[in-house]
Formats: sequence, C-alpha cells, structure tokens
Amino acid sequence: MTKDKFTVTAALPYANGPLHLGHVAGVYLPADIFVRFLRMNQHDVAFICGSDEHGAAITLRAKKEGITPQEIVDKYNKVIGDSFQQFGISFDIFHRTSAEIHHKTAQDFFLKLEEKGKFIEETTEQYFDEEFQQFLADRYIVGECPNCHNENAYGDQCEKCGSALSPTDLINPLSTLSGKKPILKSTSHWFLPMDRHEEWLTAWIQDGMLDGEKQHEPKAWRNQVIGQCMSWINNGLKPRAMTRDLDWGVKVPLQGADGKVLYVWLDAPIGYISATKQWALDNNKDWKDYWTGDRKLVHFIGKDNIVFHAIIFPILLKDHGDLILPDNVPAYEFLNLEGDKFSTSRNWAVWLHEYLERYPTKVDELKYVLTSIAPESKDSEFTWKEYQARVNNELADILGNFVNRALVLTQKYYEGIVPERGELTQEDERVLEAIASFPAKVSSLIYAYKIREAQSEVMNLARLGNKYLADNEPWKLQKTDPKRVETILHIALQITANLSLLLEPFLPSTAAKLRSFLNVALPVWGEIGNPGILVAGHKVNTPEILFPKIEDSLVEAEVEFLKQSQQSNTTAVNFPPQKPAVSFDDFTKLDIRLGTIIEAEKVPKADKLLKLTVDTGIDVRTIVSGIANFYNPDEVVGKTVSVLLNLEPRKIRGVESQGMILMAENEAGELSFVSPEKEFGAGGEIR
Ligand code: B3M
Ligand code: ZN
Repeated sequence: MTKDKFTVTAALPYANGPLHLGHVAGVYLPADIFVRFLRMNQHDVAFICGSDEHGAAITLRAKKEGITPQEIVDKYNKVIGDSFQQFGISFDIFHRTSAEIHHKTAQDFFLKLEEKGKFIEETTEQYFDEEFQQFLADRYIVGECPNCHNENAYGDQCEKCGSALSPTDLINPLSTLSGKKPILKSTSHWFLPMDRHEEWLTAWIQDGMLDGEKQHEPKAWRNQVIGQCMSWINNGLKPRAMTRDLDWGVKVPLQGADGKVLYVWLDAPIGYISATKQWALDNNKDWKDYWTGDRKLVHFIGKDNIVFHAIIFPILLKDHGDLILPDNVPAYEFLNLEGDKFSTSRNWAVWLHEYLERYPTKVDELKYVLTSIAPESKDSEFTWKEYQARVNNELADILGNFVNRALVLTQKYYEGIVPERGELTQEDERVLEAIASFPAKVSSLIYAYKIREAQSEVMNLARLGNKYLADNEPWKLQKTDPKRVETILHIALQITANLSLLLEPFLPSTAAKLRSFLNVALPVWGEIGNPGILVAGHKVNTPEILFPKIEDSLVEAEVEFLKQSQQSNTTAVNFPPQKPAVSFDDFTKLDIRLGTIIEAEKVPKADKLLKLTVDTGIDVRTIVSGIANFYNPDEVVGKTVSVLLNLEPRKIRGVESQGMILMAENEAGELSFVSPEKEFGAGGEIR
C-alpha cells in the first residue's frame, strides 16, 4: 500500500503565557500520538508547530507586564518550547512567527493574493480609542455578544458560544485600553471576500469535493467541525479584514500601508508554512514537498479555532493556488479542571511546566490520564482524584502488574530465557488470535483520530494478559506441569512484547522501558500481532516497577495548591475593585515626590494622627497623616516616603496639612510607607 504522506500541524500557542493541561489534552498530546503512530508505520510525516507571537493577546500581556511585546514572546516561546520538549511532544520544529523567515513568508503570501486580486480594499469604520489614539484590534474591544448576550465577548469571538464576531456586532462595546466607549473612525483595509467562497466551501466541507475531485472523506471530519463550519456558511460569510491598524505584527508590504499589519489570523496559519520552510532549510529538504501534491494536511486545534482552520485558511490556501488544503481538522472540545473552566486570569490551572518540575518522572502517567479523558467529542474534566485512580487502578494494577508478573516468573523459572511454546489449548489459540487482531483495531482508530479509544483498546491487551495469567495460574502449575507453564509464559511474553509496540505512540517512555526489560530493539508497527515476536531462547532482563502508586497525600497537596493559588490570586478580590479608568492626562496632574520626615509629633486628642514636618526637596512643610496606630513619632523621623505634593491644603484637627503621605494597606488593613528601594533622598519625582 502506498504510504500516505502527512503534514501535521498543531495550533500555534500564543506566546503570552505558559501551557496548561487543557492545551495539552486538547491539541498537542493527541497530535503527538498521531504522529508517533505515523512514524512507526513508516509514513513520511512533518510535525509542525511554533509560537504565535502577534495579535492583541501578546500586546495586552506586554502592557500588563510593563515590558515590550518582543520580551513577552521571547519569554514564553522559551517556556512553552521547553515544556513541550520535557513532556515529549516530538515536533520536527517548534518555530515562531516573530522570526524573519515568517515575516517574509507571510508578506509574500499576502502580495501573491493581492496581485491576483483576491482581496478587496475597503475603507470602513473601525473602533478607535481617542485617549490612546489608536485603532482597536478585535481583542481590544469587549462587549455584549449579540447571540448569547455574554457581557465579555471579544471583538472577534465570543468564547462562551463560540460564535465568530466582528467588532461592530458587539452591543455596548468598550475599549480594554481606556475602558471607555470607542468611536468609529474610517480606515482602509484589505478584505478577504469570503462570501464569494461559500459554494466551493460547502461542497468541500460537506462532501469532500474540490473542483470536481474527491479531496477527503467528509465523514472522517468530526461532526462538531462540519457543524460549526456549515452554520457559519449558512449564516452567510462576510468579507473579513485581513489587515489591522497595529504596530506589532507583520507589516503590510504595500506603499501607503504604514501603521498597518496583517491580521493575526492571516499571519498565524502561514506560520505553519514558514516553520516548514525553516525546518526544510535546516534539514536540506524542499518545503514545497510538504505543502503541495499528494500529501495529507492535518490541523490539530481547539474548537475555538475551527473557522480559522476550516474556512479562512483554506480560502487563503486555495487563493494562493498551488498549496494543499487540509485533509482533516481534528478539533478538540475543552478540558475543565476540578469542576471549573481552566482560567489563566484566575490562576485556575495546572501549568504543564509546574507539573514537570514537581513530577519529572511521571510524564507518561499524565499522558495516559489526559488521553483517557481527552475532550474529543465533548468537554471533559481533569480531577486529581481521577488522575490517582487511573494511574493506580489502570496503569499500575493492570499494565504494570501484568508485565511484572510475566517477566518476574520468567526470571524465576527460566533465568530470563524465553521458554519454548508447547501444545496449545483452545484458550491459547484464542489469545494468539486476539494478539493478532490488535494492530488493525488500534490502527483504524488512530487513522480515524479516535485516539482516546485507541489507547483504551491497547489497555484491553493488558487486561487480556492479566486474565490469561489469572485463568492459568502458572505459579501453581510449575511443580505439576512445568511444560504447560513454559507455553503460558511464552504467550504472556508475546503479549508483553506486543504491548511494548502498541504503547509506543501513547506512552513512549514506558514503551522504551518495556523494550529494555524485554531486551528488544526499536518498535516497528508491522511486527505487532506477530505471536512470535520473542523467539524461544531470547534472554529478557529483570523488570522494575513501571508505575509507583499515587498516594492520597499527592492528591490532597495538589488540590490544596490549586485552591491556594486561586486564593492568592483572588485575595485581590478582598481588596476594593479597580476604580474607574482615569486618563493619562489625569494621572500627570498628580505631583508625587519623595519626602524625608524631619520631625514628628502626636496631634493632641487625635489618637490616629501624627503631625509630620517633611522636607520635600523643594520646601519643608507640615503634613498630617493617619498613621499613629502603626508608627510612633520617633520611628518615622529620617524616613524617605512618597508624598502627594499638590493635594489642596486642608485643616485637620486645627492643623493645616499641605499634601498627603501615600501609604500601602494590606489585606489585614495594616499601613506601610511606600519608600524607594534605593537610597534616594527628598525631592525625587515619582511617575
Ligand atoms: N494562537 C491559539 C488560540 O487561539 C492560536 C492558534 C493559532 S494556529 C495558527 O488559542
Ligand atoms: Zn456568545
């Protein structure tokens, strides 16, 4: 059979934060399992990913952290890339869209479509934040979703109902920069006339047909993917701006397009192509082999990315004219955590890099559990209790226990030498037939992207092995029928050998351990099912415990840690909510300086007040401050503190106070001065 060739992509994670288990379960782990399986079956496959480094998600995070977008993406490209590596996600390349080769590739792609007249240039009204003097990217606009009335829908998408939106669809839009209602201001952009593509998209998505030729098996696409695409198409596709007024992104390579960049959802999917180009350059290959001709393109994504991968990017690929369209778009639903949605802002997440720091030897345990609960057709849930149950009751008690017994008994009775297989019983015949059936069963599930079911099928072989040993009790027969025991253990070892192959895509480090116990070489899928993989006389090694049990204490500690980290994040909730946004101009009216307290005394009949004499660097003045419950007069003299100079003077208990000492108040209501961490004297401005 000619081996299909594959280009497999995994959604480019935004480089604006670390990965959590939801990302892993719902895109990267299934993609990796699929690719490892393809490689085992000698398919020609390129596994492509990288970080998505443009778009509002990045600039918003940069603003939040007070650093540049480039610093943000540099930080998280590394954090994410390292996590993937430690977790054993075997990309051929993990690239990034801030790389020069990507900018060039995306600009060439845009120019080609522009020259072919695939865009229409339109001047439209875009939301503009007057205070920040900038046009607002979709993610900088929040408002009420017109469909489900979620108050916090974004300008491009409502994460609650999944519908794709345009900013002007939002009810009561607000700018996330100034917090105010943005105005509509005209600006010109290049639009992709998606409405012109409805007909061929419908035939392609619903029937797998393109230009009269069969492209893919439509029934192989997940229902939720076809469903979401068709509802989008049936609602009428609208022209969509492919450029934005932003300073961070891939610059529009046209005269008169200063200040404009490519829309991130035009730029990012092209990141798959630019990453392939880089990989091909590094490996002396031709990138076109992976994006043209008879190759299956597969995009592993989360469900919130369906329209971008199954409608917008295919239009762009088709318009480009010589590039393949996706053969399948396996989209995953969402994984939830301990009864709630994963939430970066509320820190309700198990971060992959933190799991790897805490449990560096439990990578396969996590892989197994996440694949067992993968949100393939509906949202699913991760709990630490279930993590413990699946590791202990399935990995340890079924797989680990079976393998251990087969190998320990072989050591005990035959010093590790695989015994001859003697006369077969009917049950033996049935078991050997069953072994031979696994490759086809598991393969067909993986080719159909039913990876969760495929792993469960592999575990059925371990269950079969356990039952075979329990039914035949070789440990009881050794004295009375040693010949029979040789056959039983010979077959048990074949099951173990088949498991070491079948597990390779799912639990690669466990499969490698098994192969070392069995003293066998690299895995080739074609050997699976062979009831004689291990020939009599072959010497196997002594096994170790594959999966130490997960103790209750780990579960308790992790659940507590989760609550604490949410608590630490939500103690802020115990503080008053943010006040209404102020303009930068408002802020500049405040004159805040460093001042040194040179004298201090209690204010008569006012137990909370101290009368302070403060050197402000420009004068010496009296300031009354409500800090007497926290500071004695003599302990404040000489301190350099933050002072609001230009607060209108006011009389407090008969004393004229000219300014205010700024104090920090903690959750317990205690007060502290706000002082420079360096030896700065009076007069320094604070801004
Ligand atoms: N950066 C991931 C997301 O929407 C987005 C994927 C791009 S794949 C080209 O969460
Ligand atoms: Zn909605």
